[in-house]
This record gives sequence, structure tokens and C-alpha cells, in this order.
Amino acid sequence: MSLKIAIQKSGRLSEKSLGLLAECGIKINNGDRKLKAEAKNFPVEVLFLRDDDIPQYVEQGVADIGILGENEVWEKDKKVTVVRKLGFASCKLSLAIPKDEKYTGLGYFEGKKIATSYPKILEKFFKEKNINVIIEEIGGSVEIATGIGLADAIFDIVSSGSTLLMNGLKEVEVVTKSEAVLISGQSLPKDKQEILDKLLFRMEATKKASENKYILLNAPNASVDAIRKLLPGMKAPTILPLADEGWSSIHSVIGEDDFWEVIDQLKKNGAQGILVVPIEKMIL
Ligand code: PRT
Ligand code: ZN
Repeated sequence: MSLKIAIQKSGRLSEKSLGLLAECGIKINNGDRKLKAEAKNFPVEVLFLRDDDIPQYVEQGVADIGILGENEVWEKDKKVTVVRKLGFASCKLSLAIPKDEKYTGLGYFEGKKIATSYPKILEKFFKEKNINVIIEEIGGSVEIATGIGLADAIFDIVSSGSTLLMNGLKEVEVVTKSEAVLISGQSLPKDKQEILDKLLFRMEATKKASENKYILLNAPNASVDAIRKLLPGMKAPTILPLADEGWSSIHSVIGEDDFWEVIDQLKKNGAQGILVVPIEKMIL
């Protein structure tokens, strides 16, 4: 029994998807880029597919879970469940028009022709806004559609914005934002669900670890109380006496986002020899 995970064969998501599995301790040997590979040390089998096909395979149970952009999940609209957001491959799905056009708000698009690879998402958006548009579905190179006279505007993925810039376009509306997600079929058999739960537990431990740092410092005993309040830690900080009389060593965990600010306050309270080190896994 193994859990079948579909990931993108080659593209923007492939390396990060494999990296995520590796961080969870799942080693996959796919040197020759086959269609399938078994993990060595965890009951999973990885299927390498085009991202567009992943929702369908997961709905049909050919794969049990999959990793892909949320934009593809919305567009394909299959019966799958988003189990977890993964925090990579973040992008916007935006409307863009030729840069010299005067943009007057969403009403600008009434009766306009818009080229996109995401017709369903776009149709739903304009339907909700009660605006009639003509949607021209194309498979790729959407950014050239206005330049060659195929459409008045485009709806596409935007990341840095440089593709739009290079094609003489400007972003005028961000319709939605997307990132990589983990999806599963709507009901997994119990034994597969158990493997998925283990995998999710590992992902959570890895994510928590990346958001936190381990901090060690020395402080005069008189400051220990003040410093304890600054470093609540997972339960409470560890405080150990130093060989030097009157000094203690304090160990704790601190959020990646807070640590610069707290470090200033620690120094004000007499902390010395502050070390901040990465955490590999964190289990609460
Ligand atoms: O072959 P396969 O079908 O598997 O791959 P694909 O070509 O459909 O997808 P791929 O690998 O290009 O992208 C996979 C997923 O990555 C997408 O579905 C998004 O969820 C996510 N993602 C994140 C992006 C981008 N950022 C991105 N910048 N996907 C595409 N782009 C393209 C965009 O289409 C446009 O052409 O990059 C260009 C815009 O980038 P900037 O930086 O110039 O704005
Ligand atoms: Zn694709």
C-alpha cells in the first residue's frame, strides 16, 4: 500500500515539489525522469505529470494527492479538496491592456475581447460583475495576443511583471492570487489517509521550523526575569547557570519575523554572546 502523489514533471513547480518531499524525509530517485518513482523510505509513489492533468487524475483516483498551482485547481474545477497551501510559486492572475490605453475601471472591459489560458476563472469573474466580455482561449504565449491583433486585453499569470512590460502591456486588475497547493481526492481509503496525515505532520514540522529560530544568549542574573518575558519560547525558556558567577545562559525559540526587534531589546537588557541558529524540524 502506498500513497500516490502527482507532481509536475518539468516546470516551475517540479523542483520545489521534490524539495518539499525531501524536507519531509522522502527520498525519490528519479535520475532518468521516468513517469513513476517509488520513495525508498516512506510508502509513497510519485507520478510525474503535466500540471494541467493533475486535478483530473486526482479526481479519478489515479493519483491520491497532487501538488499544483491553485489557479489550475480553479480552472479545471474537478472534485478535489485543497488540503494545504504550500507557500511557493505565488503569483497573481491579472487583467492587462496595452500600456497607452486609458483604463477607466472594470467597465472598460464591456464588449472587449480578452485572450487567456484560464477561461473558466475569467468567465466566473465577469459574470459576477455583470460585465459581458468575449473570451478567446489560447494555450500559451498569451502576452502577444494584443500585439498581433487577436484580442483587446489579456488575462494571465503575473509574477514580476516583466513579461507584461516587454510586451507593451500594463496590469490593470488583479483578479485573484494563487500559490502551490496540495490537493487530495474527496475521500481517501483509511490506510491512505493515514499516510497523508503522516505527510502533513512532517510538512507542518518543517514549516514551523522554517518560521522559527533557536536563540542562545548569556545574561547577568539580574536581567533574567526581563529577558524571560521577551523570550516566551515553546513552553518557557531554558535557563542554565554559567561557570561565571552571577551569569546565566538562556535558550529559547523565537519567530523569524520578530527576532530583529527582540534582539534590540535583549541587548538593552544586558544580553551578550547572542547566537541565532536555524531549526530543522519543530514539533509542538
Ligand atoms: O508543462 P506543464 O503544463 O506542466 O507546465 P505549465 O507550462 O502549464 O506551467 P509552468 O511550469 O509555467 O507553471 C506552473 C505553475 O506555476 C502555474 O500554474 C502557476 O501556478 C505558477 N506560477 C508562478 C507561474 C508563474 N509564477 C509565472 N510567472 N506560472 C507561469 N508564469 C508565467 C506567466 O504565464 C507569464 O508568461 O510567467 C510569465 C509572467 O512572469 P513575470 O515574472 O514576467 O510577470
Ligand atoms: Zn500546464
